[in-house]
Amino acid sequence: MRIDIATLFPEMCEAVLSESILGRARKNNCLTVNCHNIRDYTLDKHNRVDDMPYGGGRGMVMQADPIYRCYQAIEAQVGVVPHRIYLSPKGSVLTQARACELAAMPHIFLLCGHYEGVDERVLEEIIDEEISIGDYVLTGGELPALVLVDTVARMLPGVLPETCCFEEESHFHGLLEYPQYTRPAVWHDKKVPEVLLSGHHQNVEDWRFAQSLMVTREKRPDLYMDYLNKK
Ligand code: 9WO
Repeated sequence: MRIDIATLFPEMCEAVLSESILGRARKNNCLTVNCHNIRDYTLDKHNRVDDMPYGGGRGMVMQADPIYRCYQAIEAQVGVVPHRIYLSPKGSVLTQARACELAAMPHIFLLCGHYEGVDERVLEEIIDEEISIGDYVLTGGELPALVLVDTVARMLPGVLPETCCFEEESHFHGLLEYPQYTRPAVWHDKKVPEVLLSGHHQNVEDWRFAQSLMVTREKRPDLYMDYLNKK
């Protein structure tokens, strides 16, 4: 899968995308992510990409043209129209189910706004969908874009070290994770649950499923109800 990110802060994105599992996925060509600096596409002689809002008010608004030209350059490079997303608190909130659908797409374009927003006209022209990662306001769309890339990337084949991690998640679909333990077997007088040391795989699996149900019922009754209603 290919993802192109249009932003005024490509180094901020690149820093996150070069580390850990995402960095390895890119090296192994499981995932291609390109960060584009919108400022490289301005025709303004002072490299401006923002201006004062019409009608007044505080702050600055990102101009339509540099964003449009940045997007056109990407579309010309690939030759097909990607699925085009603007990260915004006005969007529909990202879920695991939507992330799964996005992971099946061959090419995604992510636009990150900054300052007080983006000229509405360029959104009308080049954006297919607005996505929010939660009901709060940030200083820009970069962190949400990186959250989206992270959750989509881990569903791509070859990205997670063991495929069983992903299979197991779908196994307990819609439930929260069971508690995990590692060595030592006793720490601060706390023992690891006996069943996990037993080597009895069916009992371990049953225990984990029961724990998932309990944790979900207690911490996220909304998810627990969804789970019961889907069964
Ligand atoms: C700033 C502002 C100032 C005065 C009046 C209204 C205003 N709205 C905003 C605003 O929404 N700024 C945004 C900051 C502009 C686009 C990028 N920004 C952003 C994206 N903040 N939060 C997100 C975001 C995206 C996805 N999911 C959660 C939050």
